[in-house]
Amino acid sequence: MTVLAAVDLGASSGRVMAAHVEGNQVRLTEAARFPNRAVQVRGRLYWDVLGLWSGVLDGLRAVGDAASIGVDSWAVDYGLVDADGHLLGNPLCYRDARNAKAKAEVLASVSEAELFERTGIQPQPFNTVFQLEAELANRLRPSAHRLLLIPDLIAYWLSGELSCEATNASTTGLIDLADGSWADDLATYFSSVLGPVTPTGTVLGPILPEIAAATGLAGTTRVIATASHDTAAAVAAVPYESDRAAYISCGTWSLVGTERDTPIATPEALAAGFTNERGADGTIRFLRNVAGLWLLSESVDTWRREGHDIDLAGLLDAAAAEERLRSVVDPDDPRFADPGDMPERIRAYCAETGQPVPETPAQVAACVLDSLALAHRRAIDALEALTGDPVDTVHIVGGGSKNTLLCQLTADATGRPVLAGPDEATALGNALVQAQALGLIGPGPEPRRAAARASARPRRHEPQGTQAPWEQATRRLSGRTQ
Ligand code: LRH
Repeated sequence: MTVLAAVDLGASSGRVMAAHVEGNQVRLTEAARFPNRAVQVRGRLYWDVLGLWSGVLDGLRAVGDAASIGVDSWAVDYGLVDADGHLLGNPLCYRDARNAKAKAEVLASVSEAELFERTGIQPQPFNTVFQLEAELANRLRPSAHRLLLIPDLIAYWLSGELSCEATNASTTGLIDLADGSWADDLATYFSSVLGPVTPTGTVLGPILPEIAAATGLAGTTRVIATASHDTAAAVAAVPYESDRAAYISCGTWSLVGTERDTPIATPEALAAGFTNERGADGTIRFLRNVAGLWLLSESVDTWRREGHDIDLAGLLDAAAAEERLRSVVDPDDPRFADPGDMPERIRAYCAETGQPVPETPAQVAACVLDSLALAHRRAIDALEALTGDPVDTVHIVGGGSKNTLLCQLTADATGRPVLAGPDEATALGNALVQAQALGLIGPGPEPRRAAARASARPRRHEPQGTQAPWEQATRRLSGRTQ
């Protein structure tokens, strides 16, 4: 048996998992979990990257012994380091308000259609390409030597090696779809800080002596550039049972898509909100980014701030008992993107659209979950239309797969069986890619999928009821969504 450490940093928590690899089975145990949240200071929204770093070190200390370490996190965000490798300022959160303005500035010289055709990436305001436009105002910029996406930054602190792992690099909106190289003319002032793209699975090198001393790990422990985009890692761990299955990597976001050999960068794909990110094997993750359980977690945070004693399991039970599809919102409406009072914004949306206004936490939670299931349905329908490939099963992986109500509603809304789990798909995918890099599992997608199947036991949700209420609710929303 070999033990690997999977560091998985999410927008609401980070964790270090010990992955025990035996044959083609991986068993995960949690070494450490620590909260993460964006922190607002003087109108800027930062990540507490040093808090995360401390959590990573604590977790590695708890793992005790590992052949290798892989780091993944959410996409698009980065730190700039100077020529001595020191961090220039604190990384900002992709929800920072600067991005919308920066996006508009970039679009003054290049159209969304051009950007999409060139990079295959849906022009979301938080893409690195737009964040860099805002970064032009950063006085520290002239000292920048290298841009490191968050997992690359942590891997650098662990190994001393600069990298720019391919799956996450693709999310920047700065990678040319045609050949995987930097489309650095889109961010001219930054072309010198974009390092060579590191192929997924590259062994970067051993941990630094100071890290061995700080964690108790052997100095020979290697750092591997795993699939460092959390969604790529999660997709690498989908225990597919059918080649007509779609995935939903469900957490803060719901990433709904399939894996393909070729991108779809047509005007229709752009209009439907789809994107073409790189998968662990250089495949295309053709997916739609739906605002996910963020709406619920922000609601819960709001209620707790207001002094309500909210127990999540109790809330979900109460939401299950509410009338279905009483009121629905488009989770992707930009008003829901910022941190803050989510229940109030949901109420305002419902009032504006002439729907019953959800008042109690259970009603708000029911509205959010119905709306997410409906958004999943829209995304699956669009996916089928764009690819021409029918979808017969939906895998829900990630933390959201533990939400049995959302899984059942997604089965009902899409009219397809949902296979739920693994909930730690990201850590599993992270570990599977490391295991492949070390030769513990054969190369390529098939051996990894077999290992994912051997390591996970998904829960099955059969669709119930008719499609009629979901169709009706879709029509109700359609005036407001694309
Ligand atoms: C999910 C995710 C998603 C990105 C978003 C910024 O955690 O990586 O794939 O679009 O964060």
